[in-house]
Parts: sequence; C-alpha cells; structure tokens
Amino acid sequence: MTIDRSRIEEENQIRLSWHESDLAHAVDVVDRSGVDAEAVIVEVARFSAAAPSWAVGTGGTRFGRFPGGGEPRDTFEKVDDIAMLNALTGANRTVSLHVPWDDPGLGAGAAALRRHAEELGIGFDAMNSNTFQDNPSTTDDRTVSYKFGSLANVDDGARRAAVEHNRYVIELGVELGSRALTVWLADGMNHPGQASFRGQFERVLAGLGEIYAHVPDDWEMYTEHKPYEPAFYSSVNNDWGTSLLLAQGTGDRVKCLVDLGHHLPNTNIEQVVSRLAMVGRLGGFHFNDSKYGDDDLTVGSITPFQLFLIVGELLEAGGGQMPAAAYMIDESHNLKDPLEDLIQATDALQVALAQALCVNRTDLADAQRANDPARAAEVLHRGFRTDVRPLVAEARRRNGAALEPLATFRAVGYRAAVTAARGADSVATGL
Ligand code: LRH
Ligand code: MN
Repeated sequence: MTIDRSRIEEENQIRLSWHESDLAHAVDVVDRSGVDAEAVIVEVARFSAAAPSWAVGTGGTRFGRFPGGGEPRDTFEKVDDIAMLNALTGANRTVSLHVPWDDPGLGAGAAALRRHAEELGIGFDAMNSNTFQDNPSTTDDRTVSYKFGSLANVDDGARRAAVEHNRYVIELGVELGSRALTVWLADGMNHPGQASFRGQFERVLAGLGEIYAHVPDDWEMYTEHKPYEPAFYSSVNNDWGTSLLLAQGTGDRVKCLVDLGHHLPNTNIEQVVSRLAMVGRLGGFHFNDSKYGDDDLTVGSITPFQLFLIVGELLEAGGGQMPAAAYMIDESHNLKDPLEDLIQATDALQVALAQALCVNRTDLADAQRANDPARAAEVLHRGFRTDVRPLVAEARRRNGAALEPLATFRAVGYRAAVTAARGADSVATGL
C-alpha cells in the first residue's frame, strides 16, 4: 500500500494560511518568554518515537477484542502502516518488533523485510523477546513451558530455552539493523511461598548474563520493570530499583527501560527518570498512559502534566535536548483505530516536548536557588500552558508530514483502502 504524499501536501495547502498566522503568534509568545521558538521547532522535528509492531492491530482484554477491519496480515503490512503513520507525523521513523509475533525468519526473510522497510524509510528499533507465552516456534522442546517463568524458572530447560530465544532475537535484530534488545519478563509469583525471591532474582541475573554474552558490542540491552500482571503476588523485575540492580549486575551496556504504565499508583515517575539518567542507566521508554494499572492507553490522555514533567527531566539530563535513548510507544488499542491512536500518541509526545522546551530553564534555576516555589511553579506552568500546537505542526511540516495528521489520515481514506485490500476481518498478531 503506497502512500500518496501529494495528498498530504494538498491537505496541508488547505490549512497553510491559518497555520502561518497561528505560528507567527506562537513564535512571538514563546520568544517573549525568553525561549527561542525556532530552537523548539528544530528539537521537536528531531524527535522520533518507535511504533510498536504489536499495536498496529486492535488490542483486547480477557473480556473481549473487537477488530476494526483492514488489520495488517503480516509484518510487511505492519511496516506499510507504520510508514503511513510516519508520513503523517514525521516522528515514527522506526518500528520495534516483537518476536515471534513478528518474525520474518533469518536470511532471506529478514533481508526482504529490511529491504521493504528501507524503501519506506522505516528503520528497526529495539527488538522485543517473548518468554511470557509458550510459542512452539521459540522452543523445539515440547516439554518446556514458561508457565512458571522463563529465566527465573527452577526448571533448567525453561531457562535454557529463554536464553536461546533471546539469542535468536538478537541474531534476527542484527540482520534487520536493530541495535538493542528489550527483555521484559512476566516471571514472578501468584502465591506467597511459591518461590524464593532471592532464588528467582539470582536466576534472572544469571540468565541476563548469558543473554548479554550474545549482545553485539555496538548494541544495548534493556531491562523493563513491571510491578504486576500477569504475576499477581510479585514480579521478579518489579520496580526501577530491581531493574537497576539487574542492569548494573549484568553489564555496562545494559540499561533500564521505563514503561510509564509499569508503576504503582502515585509513583513519582519523573523522579525515577531523573535517578536512572543520573547514574547513566536510562536506556529507553515505553510511552503510554494509564488511570489504574498497565492500561496501555493513549500517551498523554490521562496524565499530560506528568508526561510534561518526565520530558522535562529528560531535557535536564540532556542539557536542554532529548538525550539519546530508545523512545518507543507501547499501547493497546481496544476501541480507537490503531493508527489514529498512534497518531494522537505521537502528537502528545511532540506537544509535551515542545511544552517542556518552552520552560525557561534559567528562570527555573533562579527560582530554585532562591527557594521560591511559587516563582518556580509560574515558570513551569508558563511552559505547560503555552499553546505549542503551531510549533509542533510546523515541525511536522518541515519533516514533510501533516499539519493535522489525524484529519489528514481520515481525508486520504487509508483505513478504507486497506480494509478493501486486506478484508474486514483480517487480524494482526500482537497483544
Ligand atoms: C508488558 C509490556 C512489554 C511488552 C508487552 C507487549 O506489559 O509492556 O513491554 O513486551 O507489554
Ligand atoms: Mn512495555
């Protein structure tokens, strides 16, 4: 499914005069606050967040799944959809694959997928292994099951299968041009006494060490913490502290991945980000939003101020720019069109970045040095309350993307076209 970029340009032309007057006003407002609006546009245009291959289809829960039609039937069509997304946002230049949900196979399969993606200008971000489901393709030993865990399992067969699966995902990633592996483990307990906390931790640490031995020198490996689900009494890698212990205990190029939905209510996630960045172990993000648990809702749709503060900590860590890290979206699209949800998620990230860039950091530091919390709040809120949408739209326009991506997605009729091509009942692999 090719993207007719002229259609996007046509839709931009309709909006250009409004955009230019809105932009002139926004630039004036921001420049008057002592922040360089042009630098904000340039930094937003530089930003990109990987799209999750497991979320370009409809997501669901144990209570049901309601596919919307025209879902990608294989990884090639997923890359097509992500190329469409990127054509509209200019900020989803890579895809993060999940194996075996998206496994083209080594050799010719991987080469063909890489060629297809390169033709569409899409790269491969961190690879995700899957040792939380018994996948016939990931272990040829039918006696092995991850029911009682993978790396943490007392069963040697399960641990060896998990290491071997991650070794395979790395080899596939090398062929695709990826440069990182994310290891999220469902391992834990449902019942007190079911296992030894220390025993599970030590087996995971040993297993990560075996996997790290297969990680190429120019790669990074990420440990992703999560307090619960599917384990409902304890998860082995339950919080940032444990994730940091695992990363520091495994190797220099092992860092922590922060999934926003993987924190207990009221956790100060921006402080977690500050800590991990401070010790040089902040590897990446899975951006989403949540009201209760790991809801995987649209980025910035429930707690936009928290997202703004998190991005603020990233700019602090990066000296006023976004530090190098694996920025990825991890959502589950149960009700909205998956691409429309990803468009809104990416826009929310671009808006939060622009707002955080509109904070006059010199004034904020002055207020902090003066122990003047009211002044500090004024400076912070001025950034958060600035209408940055024209700056974000301009950053997209400069990347050859859409001023209004969701309206343009609907105007070009992509969903109808792929539904006609793929069928109303095509179902994508993934969550
Ligand atoms: C676990 C998680 C992890 C992925 C999965 C799809 O909740 O966030 O990052 O492997 O979702
Ligand atoms: Mn995640």
